[in-house]
Amino acid sequence: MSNSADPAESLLVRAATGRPGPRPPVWFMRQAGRSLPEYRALRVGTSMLESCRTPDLITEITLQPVRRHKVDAAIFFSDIVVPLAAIGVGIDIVPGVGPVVEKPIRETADLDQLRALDADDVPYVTEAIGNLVGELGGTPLIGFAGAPFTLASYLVEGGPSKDHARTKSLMHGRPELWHGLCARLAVIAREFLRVQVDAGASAIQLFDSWAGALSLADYEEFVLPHSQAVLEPLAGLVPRIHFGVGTGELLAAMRCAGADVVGVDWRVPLDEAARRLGPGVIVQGNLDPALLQAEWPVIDRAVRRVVEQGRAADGHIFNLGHGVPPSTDPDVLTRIVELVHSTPS
Ligand code: 1CP
Repeated sequence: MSNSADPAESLLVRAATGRPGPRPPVWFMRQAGRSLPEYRALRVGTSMLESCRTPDLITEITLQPVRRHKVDAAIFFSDIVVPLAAIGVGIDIVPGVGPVVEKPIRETADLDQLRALDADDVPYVTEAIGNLVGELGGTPLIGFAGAPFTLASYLVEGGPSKDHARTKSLMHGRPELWHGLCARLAVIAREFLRVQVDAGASAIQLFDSWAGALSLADYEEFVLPHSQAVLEPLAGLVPRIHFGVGTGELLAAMRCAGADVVGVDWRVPLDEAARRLGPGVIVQGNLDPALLQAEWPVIDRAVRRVVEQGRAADGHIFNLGHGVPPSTDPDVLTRIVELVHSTPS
């Protein structure tokens, strides 16, 4: 699906390793999913978690946006809770809600649910990535995992939460339990990423989607060491992207977690993000997903602005500031890819 046969020489990997090509690479968080009619058609009658355990479905859903939009990377179709379900945690993805946990973590004994994960727990991941690497040719595949804080939030709250109140209360009120929980989640996330790299992923992204709910002090004390435990042992294998929403105050700390590329949401312009992050940084982002609903001239201007601001960093991977909203017209995404492809880095 790409001209160059070697994903290590793709625009994405080049940008992520400080060797930018002639134009910025572009992909979209949540590019595989509900904005695509072909995705909705394939998913009829199959639950989300079952889809994530079926290699043929994973392969096809991962390829759909690459074929349709000609994006510069595929993101592995899975979910951040897949490794938890794989080790036997009672968790489901409820349509219209998100991840829901049977027995939320409240006590030290609840940590027994969280044993370490290895490749044998997720054979469907290895199989699907093997298929994908063959199909994708020179187009890189991005593997991913949820970071300890974001996973912990679901496990402590029992499901999606706006204020993360139980999570923050546990973090401050039971710090030993908190650190025990995150240490186990770090092992699970790290090994889930390692399985994907071993199977052939060309880059990885650690999603700490909800880290922006924290102050810098809380992030540094309660979260950073655990995200480091995920990313640092994976140094030197493939580029590591680290992303969260609302993390303007946390960007420099997130880089310290061991990120080669820092994902930025739409709230901080990329030139300002590059300033906050310091020399030698590579950024990913950050078109406001809300603008996907706007008239094309508005989108055109905003895309060009993001590319322009991205030039302030040592490398830029074009993306949205968060995932593709399900109501997005997929043709708009295709058009954005064409526009980014016509713009020099
Ligand atoms: O039936 C469906 O289609 C369910 C919707 C859906 C999809 C398509 C969910 C439920 N997960 C996914 C796939 C998914 N999840 C991908 C691969 C697809 C791609 O990116 O192209 C990825 C990378 C994720 C990661 C994920 N899951 C994150 C981190 C990324 C982010 O958006 O911040 C998070 C926070 C989740 C939890 C989750 N899973 C699903 C939902 C609806 C949610 C969010 C719920 C909430 O608001 O807390």
